[in-house]
Amino acid sequence: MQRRPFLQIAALSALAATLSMANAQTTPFKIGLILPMTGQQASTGRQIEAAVKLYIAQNGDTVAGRKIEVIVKDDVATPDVTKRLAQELVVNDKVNVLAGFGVTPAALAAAPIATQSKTPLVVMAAATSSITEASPYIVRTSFTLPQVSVAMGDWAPKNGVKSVVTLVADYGPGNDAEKFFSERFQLNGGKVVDKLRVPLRNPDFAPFLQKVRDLKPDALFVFVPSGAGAAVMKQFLERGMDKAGIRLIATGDVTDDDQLNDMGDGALGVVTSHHYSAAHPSAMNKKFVEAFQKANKNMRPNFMAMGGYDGMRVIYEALKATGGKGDGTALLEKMKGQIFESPRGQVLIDAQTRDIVQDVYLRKVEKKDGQLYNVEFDVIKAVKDPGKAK
Ligand code: VNL
Repeated sequence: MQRRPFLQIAALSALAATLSMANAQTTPFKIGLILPMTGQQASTGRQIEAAVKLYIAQNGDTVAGRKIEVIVKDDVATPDVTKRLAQELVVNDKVNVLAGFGVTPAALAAAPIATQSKTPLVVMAAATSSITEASPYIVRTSFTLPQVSVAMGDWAPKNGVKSVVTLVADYGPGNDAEKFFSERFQLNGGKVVDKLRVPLRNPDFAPFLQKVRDLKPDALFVFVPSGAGAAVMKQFLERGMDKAGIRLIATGDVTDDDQLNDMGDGALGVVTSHHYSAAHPSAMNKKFVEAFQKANKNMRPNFMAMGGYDGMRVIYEALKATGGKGDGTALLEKMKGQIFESPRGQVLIDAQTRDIVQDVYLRKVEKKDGQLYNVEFDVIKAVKDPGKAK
């Protein structure tokens, strides 16, 4: 009778120890996914969320014994909100990774929180070169504007474009696109007649396009963020710019796969440079596009979805490599240096810069099976972000 309580206590504490170990292993692995789900950039949030869900559906929701839990928060692409949400996710929800970030100001607002809390922050969308320098905990799976703009600066002068006007959204990625396209274009003997910047919020392209018409360059080079391309295309055509002999060249953000098919035949022939097209002709991409469309009422994945999908790959593989036990710093180390085949082509997360190295394609809008696509016709292999050499 006397010894029993002791035995019971011993048994109970052994049981408690076992339970707490089991508990450690089954503690969910939390990903705080901050995206613009409403407002002007909502299509970016919708695309990335769909891609994240697809990745989990295809690869399972348990990794190295940890149940994956994704907490989606809508920041309406507003940096003050992003910052507060990142703080809450880290402090209250104790997320293991922060991810998403539809626009540059949002990624920059969250960067100090990643640094202070040693939480890896995976940028799946925002594309200003300098973002990865804002925190040593940032890893990027999208792209950079210098990376894709330089290719157009090489292509255009070889293809009959001797003079251009540039028109970019007036913030980080637009400034990067303007600078890196113009420098390369001029280096190749081209003339930049004027550089125009349009406000990010509720842009009215009409007065800018009127000015371009008057200046009559061979081509207009455009960068606007995902979601704004259709408006540019519409006004470009409505003002008869093409008929006035002005060609439209752009980064692939303008002929965004999310909108391209609704832009109409006026978009045919537009040449852009970018890292992802839904028409990329690899077996892996065909499977990706098919699965994505099947799971999302036929919505076509765009480059934002691609950044979200590969971002999940980078997180999953880092979690596996740490045996499910790594802290933020250990996870970050296993994100660095990953090399893999993505639906966009071969990619590397550069261990030094934590930025993505990838192929950049020249593409032309063409009709395939009655639908408009960015059809790739040339490739520059393994492009590092040229912005990092500054
Ligand atoms: C950014 C760059 C956003 C490219 C985009 O779409 C884009 C950014 C929302 O860095 O803010 O296509």
